[in-house]
Amino acid sequence: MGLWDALLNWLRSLFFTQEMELSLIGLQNAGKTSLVNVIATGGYSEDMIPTVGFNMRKVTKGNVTIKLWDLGGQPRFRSMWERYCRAVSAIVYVVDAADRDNLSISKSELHDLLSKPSLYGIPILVLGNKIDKPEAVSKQGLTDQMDLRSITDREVCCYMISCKNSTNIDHVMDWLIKHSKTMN
Ligand SMILES: Nc1nc2c(ncn2[C@@H]2O[C@H](COP(=O)(O)OP(=O)(O)O)[C@@H](O)[C@H]2O)c(=O)[nH]1
Ligand SMILES: [Mg+2]
Repeated sequence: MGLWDALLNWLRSLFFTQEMELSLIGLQNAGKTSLVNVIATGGYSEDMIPTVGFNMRKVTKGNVTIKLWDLGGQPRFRSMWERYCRAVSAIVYVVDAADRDNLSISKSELHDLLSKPSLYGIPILVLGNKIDKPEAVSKQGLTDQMDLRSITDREVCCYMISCKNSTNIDHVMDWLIKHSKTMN
């Protein structure tokens, strides 16, 4: 095992001993399921079955509960967000940085979500995924197109990642560990 894998495994062991409830949100196909897999095991599957329609899952491992769901195309379920997002330590919002056509939809879904009174003040981590693809936008581009600077009522952080190559997954876990309940 390389040094790098050892570091990721060490972060994983820390991560799953934290007491933490997270919401992992984004448009369908952004890479949420892939992120859960890469955080949990380091594994990655290219041919994942896409989740159709309203998809909400709760994944628990150790002391960590991850509530994950797909946004877009299901406005009638949005009243459920409040119930599901309430009291989480952090919201992780995943964006497909290579899907330029959907960035504006992703942006409005994000700002919609953050306007919910029950989510006020909850720190948000925005992840631009799939940076292994040549067409992926830069961090600056994502920050601009997602209008992240207009979010001033909470802590906002943005990383560019690749679930496929495990790029910056260490930063993601580190941020989440720092924002878990036991470390705060
Ligand atoms: N190239 C590339 N493809 C990715 C990456 N992460 C996820 N994918 C692919 O994008 C598709 C959607 O991923 P999935 O995790 O199912 O997205 P979800 O709908 O948000 O849960 C799948 O075909 C994944 O293999 C990445 O970092 N790079
Ligand atoms: Mg999924």
